[in-house]
Amino acid sequence: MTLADLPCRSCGSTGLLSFLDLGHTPLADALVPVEQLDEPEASFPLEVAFCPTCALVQITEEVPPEVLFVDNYLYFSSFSDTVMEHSRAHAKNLIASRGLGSDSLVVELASNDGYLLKNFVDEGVPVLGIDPAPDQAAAARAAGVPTLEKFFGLDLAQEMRQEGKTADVIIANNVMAHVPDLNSFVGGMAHLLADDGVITVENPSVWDLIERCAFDTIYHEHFMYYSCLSIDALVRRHGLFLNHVEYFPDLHGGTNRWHFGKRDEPSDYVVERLAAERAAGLDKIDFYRDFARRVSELSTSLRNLVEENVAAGKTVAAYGAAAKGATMLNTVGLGTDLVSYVVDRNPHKQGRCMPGTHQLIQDPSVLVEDRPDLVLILAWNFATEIMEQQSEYRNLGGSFIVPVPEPVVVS
Ligand code: JHZ
Repeated sequence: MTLADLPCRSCGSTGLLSFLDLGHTPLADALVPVEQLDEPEASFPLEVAFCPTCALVQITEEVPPEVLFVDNYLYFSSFSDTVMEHSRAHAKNLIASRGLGSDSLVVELASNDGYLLKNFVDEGVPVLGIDPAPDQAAAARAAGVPTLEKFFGLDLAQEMRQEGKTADVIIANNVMAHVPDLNSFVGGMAHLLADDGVITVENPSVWDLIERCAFDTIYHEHFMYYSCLSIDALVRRHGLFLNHVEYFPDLHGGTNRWHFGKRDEPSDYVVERLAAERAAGLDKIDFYRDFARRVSELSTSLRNLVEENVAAGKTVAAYGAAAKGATMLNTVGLGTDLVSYVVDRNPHKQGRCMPGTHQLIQDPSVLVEDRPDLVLILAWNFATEIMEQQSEYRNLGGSFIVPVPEPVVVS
């Protein structure tokens, strides 16, 4: 299918406008076992387009979700203290503001290893996690979080309703970018929600993605990149309303938390944010047009910085085998000749290699032992947390490169 015929994943209109082509990249979470390094590695086109009808930004390629989230998924939410703290506060607020108790039901979609629902379980609030990733679902169950190992959509919501389940709260954090059948997902949430219930959805903001040049957060798992405008149009088609938004400028490079309900009662801040996005032009292609040029400039300056240091005899490693790290290494062209290895504290990732560029992933303690001159922080969204944690490496003279919004060296 050509771009001209491709329907928007939200409103179904054709006429999508492409504004960034990152070429072919391997799947960002398909970490390669060492013994498979010689085998051919699949790569897929990574092109980003804008829908002029509903303002949704989306990629054009559709890798099957089973390949992305069952066969190749080692992301565990619990490895960031920042995320754990953010989740604890969210659960606490919901319990208080919604008066949740032993007769409530909180459902989380993409509940991962139970990092968030655990907080409700601790307070005696019944929960159900839904996540298709087998290792993460097993970890959640082991932590006392009942988990259905399935993809969520309208069919599953209908089954659950037939079994007599309705959700007082539905939480979907960093998953609404990950579902190719978006209308089934949102339709399913609307179907499962109690009439007076609330849905909270978190996702990085496309406004920040463009402004901060966070092009590395574009990968095949992220089918969509949301603004308040595109999310408002999407949920309305399913009888849901955007009633509140909270903004976390430091979470994953700028995150919106949207609150949806079945009644149309927008807060003043929602009205303000929608107007601000319109005024900035997020619903017009012009807003996105010079992004490709800025991405190319950032890539060139990062590559030059690393190359100059390596040419001067310095060693460069990287921190964070993040999905965004795979986009960064592959699109900038940072192979093992420039970045020797990657460290990450998730033991499920250690011992494997980055997709495409093949750096071996090791435990972060290696930094103090090996003392590379520079560490490129691929998980730049956690730069503060990581630099604090690596104070020993820093005290030994090590420096960091933070690549986004523009490459800087922090000594
Ligand atoms: P992290 C994730 O993307 C996953 P990724 C997902 N695709 C999504 O949508 C976005 O977030 C929003 C490690 N780490 O979370 C853990 C340490 O080793 O930025 C992770 O492997 N030590 C659902 O994969 C990686 O870094 C630490 O101290 O791009 C971070 O990955 C910390 C803080 C993290 O995301």
